[in-house]
Amino acid sequence: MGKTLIKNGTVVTAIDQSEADVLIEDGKVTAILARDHGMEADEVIDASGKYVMPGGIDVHTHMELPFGGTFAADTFETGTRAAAWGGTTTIVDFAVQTVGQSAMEGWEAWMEKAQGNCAIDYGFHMITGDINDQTLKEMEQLVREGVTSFKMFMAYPGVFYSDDGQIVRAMQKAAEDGATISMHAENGIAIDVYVGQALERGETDPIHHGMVRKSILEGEATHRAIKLAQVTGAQLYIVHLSAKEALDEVVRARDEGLNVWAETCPQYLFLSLDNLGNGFDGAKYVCSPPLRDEDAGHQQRLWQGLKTNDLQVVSTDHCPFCMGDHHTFGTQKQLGQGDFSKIPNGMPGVENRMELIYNGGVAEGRISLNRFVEITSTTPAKMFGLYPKKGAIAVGSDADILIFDPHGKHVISADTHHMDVDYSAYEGWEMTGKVETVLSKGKVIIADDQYHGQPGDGEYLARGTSQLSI
Ligand code: DUC
Ligand code: ZN
Ligand code: ZN
Repeated sequence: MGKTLIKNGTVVTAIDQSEADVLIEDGKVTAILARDHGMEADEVIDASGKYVMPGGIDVHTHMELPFGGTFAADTFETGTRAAAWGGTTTIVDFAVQTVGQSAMEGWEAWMEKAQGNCAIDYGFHMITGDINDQTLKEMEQLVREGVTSFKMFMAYPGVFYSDDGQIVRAMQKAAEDGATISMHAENGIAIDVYVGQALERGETDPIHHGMVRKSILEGEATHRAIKLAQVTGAQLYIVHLSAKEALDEVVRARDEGLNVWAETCPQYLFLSLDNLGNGFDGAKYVCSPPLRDEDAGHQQRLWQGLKTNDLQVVSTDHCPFCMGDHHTFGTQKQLGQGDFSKIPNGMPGVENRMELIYNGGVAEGRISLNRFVEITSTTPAKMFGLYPKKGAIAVGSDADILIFDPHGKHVISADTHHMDVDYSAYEGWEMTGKVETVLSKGKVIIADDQYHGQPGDGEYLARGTSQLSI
């Protein structure tokens, strides 16, 4: 690979903005040059009028996740390609340890699924579904392999659920190794009581998914997770935070100086309980935690949290399931006809995150441009031990770069998106701001509305431990 020069753009990072050119050699940024430098290159990309930003980092995806009686519709090949179309150049996906399985085996299985198939670089968190003596030993081994965060579930009894004792044991081990516990914080035991009672009353439509998974129960679980992290000394990252009650708990913990962080997702910033109405069409929007009641002020609190750094990251929880039959996995959302609790939980989004947050955040005046880069790329990289290789435009960083047209328009639609799923949660939404060109390690993979990469361009990232600990 020769020299590539990105010329005439505005370089935007999490902290500053400059009129500069970016020189790339061997997949890395080698210089940031003031204009009129006279430097020649083999390939020149004109970024006049565009922002030149670090590529997006989505630290919460589920490609091919076995869940709810089927599999998430995107493979590593289709899902990472769709991510690239949307300006994301790194994902951190979730490998799964099921009950009775070793965690190492689970990780190796996910490594195999991803190997040779990804369009962009990828790392893994580990879902530890079975905490026992062997798993605790394997956690240490996994940290050495670059899997430095472990997701646990206070929801989904009988599937991924861990009780408080298992959580304490895993947190003690994580604290010892400098690893992070990522928590799905919903009180699944209490929720299942409400699920059963709703079904007994004949309340079977998707809207009831949103009614029974009460925001107070997300707040309660978040509080408990924080206290368990405090007593064990573990670093805690709350995933897909959706409720103001949960955010209040995170704010309190951070004010006390605890190592607690949280992410939210576009669906909680832009969609609401209303989307779950309209009969079975609401199944498109069934995910957990559920979309929240807009009138209760959750969305506004989440935006405020992003602004004040009480929320640090926006990820997607990309976990798509088709409304009709999937070509390989068959029946998906329809599994929940007549029983909302059987609708596979999850929504597509990996392709839409950058444009949605730019449009709804920056273009609509809720957050600054620098904050946009921070929450979509730089902080995710620091949180999960990838910085400054990823999440930066700096000398020595990987040349994972998004060239973004702030005035470009893009209408989101399932007819034109690249995710392997038959609907869009944002069908017909017009975005101001458009992904124009995407480079992964110096290679142009998206340009001129075409994909120029291939499966296997993306490589495994052995991550370090969190760089945000205080
Ligand atoms: N929530 C979802 O909506 N899907 C996958 C798993 C999860 O926690
Ligand atoms: Zn979850
Ligand atoms: Zn998830």
